[in-house]
Amino acid sequence: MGYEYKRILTIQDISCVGQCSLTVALPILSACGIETAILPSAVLSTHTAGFSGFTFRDLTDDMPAIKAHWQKEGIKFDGIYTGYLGSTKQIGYVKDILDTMGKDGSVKIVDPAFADNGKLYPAFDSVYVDAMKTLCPSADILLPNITEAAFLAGVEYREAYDESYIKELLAELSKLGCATIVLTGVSYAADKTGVVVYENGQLSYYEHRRIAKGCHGTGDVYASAFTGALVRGKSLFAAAKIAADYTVRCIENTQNNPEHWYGVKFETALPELIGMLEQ
Ligand code: PXL
Repeated sequence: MGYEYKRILTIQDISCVGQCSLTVALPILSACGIETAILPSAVLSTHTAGFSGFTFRDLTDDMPAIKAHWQKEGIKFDGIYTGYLGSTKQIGYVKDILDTMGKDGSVKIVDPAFADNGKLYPAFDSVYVDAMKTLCPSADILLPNITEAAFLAGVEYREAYDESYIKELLAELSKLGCATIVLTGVSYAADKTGVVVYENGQLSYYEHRRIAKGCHGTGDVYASAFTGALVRGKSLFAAAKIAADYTVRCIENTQNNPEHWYGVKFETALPELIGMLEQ
């Protein structure tokens, strides 16, 4: 093993069916060679984007006892990565975990995971968005899409934009207290999209081809691969690029299957992700 073995904690929901959240994060992080502990934020029968009548069990009230047990056992993490959370109250517990459960030098990655395509996911409202703002100062890296960035920054969401809009969005967002932002889904041309890495006021952009069909769950695939690559020791920009290239491969695997509308076939591309990490 030519790299340091690390342990991370990921906090997000279990959507039993639907290829998102923990059912995506756990296999991707494991494939990256990282020990992955989980804290489920809620258990749902499916995800909430396209299925109706899903069940939802909020696990907010289990969190303090889980944390207390880990503290008693002396358990700490090299990284903490949060995604879709169960409630506004839970965000307070998650902030406390980010602030106290990392080892010295650990990395905290927050994917706000509450909106896409200009709209909040069904379970969320502006109170939730305000609570999510309080997580930003506890994150080393914030990983929003443009919709989430606009909601958090209080900037109008736009379908079409230029670089000056993206600069303004990032400048406003960084005022919430997170210096490093990886903004996904930044597209300046119809057949291209990409990711902007914003670090200490400097922007770098990785542009790649855009596949017309947008699939559900790509945000979780991206965030998990990014976290895995970063914790494996890749630089911020290299991790952002590897995650983008892997996500594109996953969408390519899925795009010709209309019955697979609910998620991305990320599993068969895992060997390629592992290959990218070894380069
Ligand atoms: O992929 C984000 C996500 C995660 N978890 C649940 C969701 C969604 C998006 O809709 O509904 C439960």
